[in-house]
Amino acid sequence: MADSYYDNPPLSAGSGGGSISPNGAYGEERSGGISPNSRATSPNASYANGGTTMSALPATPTPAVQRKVLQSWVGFSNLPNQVHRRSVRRGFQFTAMVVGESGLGKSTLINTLFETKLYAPKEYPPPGVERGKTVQIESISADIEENGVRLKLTIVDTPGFGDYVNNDESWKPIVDNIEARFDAYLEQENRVNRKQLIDNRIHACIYFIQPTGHSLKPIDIEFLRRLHTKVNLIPVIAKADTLTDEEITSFKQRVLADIAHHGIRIFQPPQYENEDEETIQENEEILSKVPFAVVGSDTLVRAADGRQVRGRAYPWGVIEVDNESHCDFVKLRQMLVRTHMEELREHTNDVLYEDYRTDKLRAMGVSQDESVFKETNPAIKQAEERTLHEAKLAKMETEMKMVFQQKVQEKEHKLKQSEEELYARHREMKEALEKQKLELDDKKRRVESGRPLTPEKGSKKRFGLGK
Ligand SMILES: Nc1nc2c(ncn2[C@@H]2O[C@H](COP(=O)(O)OP(=O)(O)O)[C@@H](O)[C@H]2O)c(=O)[nH]1
Ligand SMILES: [Mg+2]
Repeated sequence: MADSYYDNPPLSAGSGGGSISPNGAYGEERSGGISPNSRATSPNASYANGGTTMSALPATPTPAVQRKVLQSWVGFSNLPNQVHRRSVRRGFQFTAMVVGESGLGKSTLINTLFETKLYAPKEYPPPGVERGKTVQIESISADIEENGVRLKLTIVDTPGFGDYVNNDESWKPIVDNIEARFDAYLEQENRVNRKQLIDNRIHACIYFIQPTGHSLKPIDIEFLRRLHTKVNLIPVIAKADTLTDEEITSFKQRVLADIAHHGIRIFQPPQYENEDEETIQENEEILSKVPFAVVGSDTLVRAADGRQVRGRAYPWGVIEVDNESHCDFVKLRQMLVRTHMEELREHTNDVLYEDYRTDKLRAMGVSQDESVFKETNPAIKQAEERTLHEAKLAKMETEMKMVFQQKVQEKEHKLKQSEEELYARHREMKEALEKQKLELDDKKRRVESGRPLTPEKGSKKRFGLGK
């Protein structure tokens, strides 16, 4: 399909350099994409190339979008600022879910992340008091503001996960919850009035791995396997202060091997081309820490050098939450809040939600009319139009032939009729003539034989003569 399109490049090969569009698209293609600005410094570079070798050019695809160097300031470079202002005005919504067995420090980590006491210290039920039988889903929202940027942060907690004797289906209420949020969004999208969509979808799921130092447990694998197509999974090793550095390194390796072995997709900062060195480095550093070994604390302790730090004090020293050499908390926060929050939201919307939505609509029997999205290929379109036109012509021709034949038949019929009429008259006249001739012959014979012409007349005459 695409081939035939490119077989007919809008520029004729023999037209020479003069008619090449001034952006030198061919030269750019061949020289591996010179940025449009480089033309300003060496304006002939791409021309010379394109001009002399035009006729020998292979059928290189003509880029659909041609690069243009603007002669004056148009102003759309201000778009990012406009988007920025609009975003600030609207504020942001972000919903994170935390999953993991109780006591792994989920609530503490959330408080640490957003530097707010979203969660009050937990009151554990006294022994003997019956706990809920299933995983509960609890969500807390807070409007937080930083430098004029508002963020509506929602944390969805899942107490009860993995806390029961039978945890076979611990993942189920969580999947249900995530899907219910997708459904709610889908329902809003399908409304007549789609202004003000409220996005309660889960943008990230921080999964707390117990710091066993061994490998993932079956419940972890089951959960990750069930959830990886529905949510951005961010695995973290909980309470990393309970493991030594070496233990953390080897535990991370085993966890990653388990994840790879089971074909589980976890969220990874995407790598884009054309990204600046600093961003690439930042992403690589983040990536190298997955799964993040985190330590949470929402209390201040006094470090050895007297500083007040967020951390955990032990008889042998203080573990600082915000110290990158102590744990990966800073990297996790950097990814989640400072560098990849938008990426997480985008991936949720464009990939995870989109897949869910497609499956859902397909299951409902809604199918997509692919022809609507068919790429418009001039050659194919032309051919299609030609066939249509030819078919129309052929139809017109047969119709005309039919009408013609009908008319001819009618005329023939009429002619035949008048011919028959003529014949009939002819016959009649001939018969009449013949009759007259016979009468005349008879008369002639009578006259010749001296007999009266008619018996009546003759007798009359005789009577007359007799008088
Ligand atoms: N050693 C250690 N203890 C922690 C850490 N984070 C939380 N805790 C403690 O673990 C207990 C349970 O924490 P909590 O946040 O309520 O866990 P949750 O049930 O997963 O929400 C509390 O006593 C916390 O002080 C951590 O990173 N390291
Ligand atoms: Mg909790």
